[in-house]
Amino acid sequence: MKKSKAFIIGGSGQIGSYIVENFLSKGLEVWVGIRRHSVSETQTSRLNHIFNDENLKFVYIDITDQTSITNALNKINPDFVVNCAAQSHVKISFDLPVYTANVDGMGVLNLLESIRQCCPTTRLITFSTSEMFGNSVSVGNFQSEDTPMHPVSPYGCAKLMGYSLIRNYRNSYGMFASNIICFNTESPRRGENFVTTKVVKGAIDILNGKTDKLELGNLEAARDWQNAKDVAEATWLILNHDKPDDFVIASGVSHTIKDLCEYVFSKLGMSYQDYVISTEKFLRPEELNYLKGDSTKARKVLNWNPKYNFEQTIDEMIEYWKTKI
Ligand code: F7E
Repeated sequence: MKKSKAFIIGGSGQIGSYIVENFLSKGLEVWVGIRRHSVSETQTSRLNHIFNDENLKFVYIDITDQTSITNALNKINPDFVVNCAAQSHVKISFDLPVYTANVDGMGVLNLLESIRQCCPTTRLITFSTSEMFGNSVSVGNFQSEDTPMHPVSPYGCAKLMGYSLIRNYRNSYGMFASNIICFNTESPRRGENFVTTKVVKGAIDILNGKTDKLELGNLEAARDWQNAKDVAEATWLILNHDKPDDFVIASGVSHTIKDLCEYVFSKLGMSYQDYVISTEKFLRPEELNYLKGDSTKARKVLNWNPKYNFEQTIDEMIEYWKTKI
């Protein structure tokens, strides 16, 4: 029987790499779109351990270059496309707002137009984000699919453009185009400039005597942190649902950055108050203060059940970073 083919744009990133593994384990042929740039060494570092899998293939692509998308789609003719390509760092989006809008907003439009022309029956999911809500909350203090979206960063604004286009193309052209409204997603493969890895790695450095302080920004902000492996499974379920739709994917539990520090430092036998300081350098021009996702729809409609909680995910990161540094 012919294997189904998935094309993962951004498959070399944190979430993308777990989706690649998940889809390979389900027997798919998986194509990873990677950007061509001058430093090639680190481009596939999150996939090196599965490099020899005969069902894993690579294609050069840049979501800001429509020709490269069209060429890749014509070459692969995928059954599924996952778009997790992004400039995904919120603070960086304040420094690179136009670049962020081109990748995270215009990139989705490039992809939709290419799919519409090359393979209109292909199923597409794009990574939208809780950052689109900004500081809006529904009664009960959570964000769901119905919570109004008022983003507070160039990243959130660009993502809202992509999210809206997915809905617009679905309604206008009958395309199978879905949004995963993804809350903060963590794992040992999370980049070092996101707060979870920064705290875990920073605390281990302090334990090892490499430094004696950890500089962070806003310690009061609260986030709903979930595990990348749970997000990868949700991606599969959304793509295989009987109709395209939008789903919040979140743990439903919220912790502040202080809670995170408290947990990580005490796991390592330290008190975070002795080492963590808040400095202006890491504050954002406008902050999103509180996130707590309500994923009831995904749990009911897709039967999605996350397997990891906050503590298990952070423990996994601590164990990983202990062996690295
Ligand atoms: O910040 C605060 C910071 O950069 C979390 C991305 O995956 O999730 C992520 O966006 C919180 C914020 O993630 C530092 O102000 C304090 O309140 O880990 P983060 P994020 O901005 O929430 C969403 C869902 C996405 O879609 C994004 O792509 O932590 N914070 N001190 C700090 N954050 C960082 N990075 N560094 C600090 O020193």
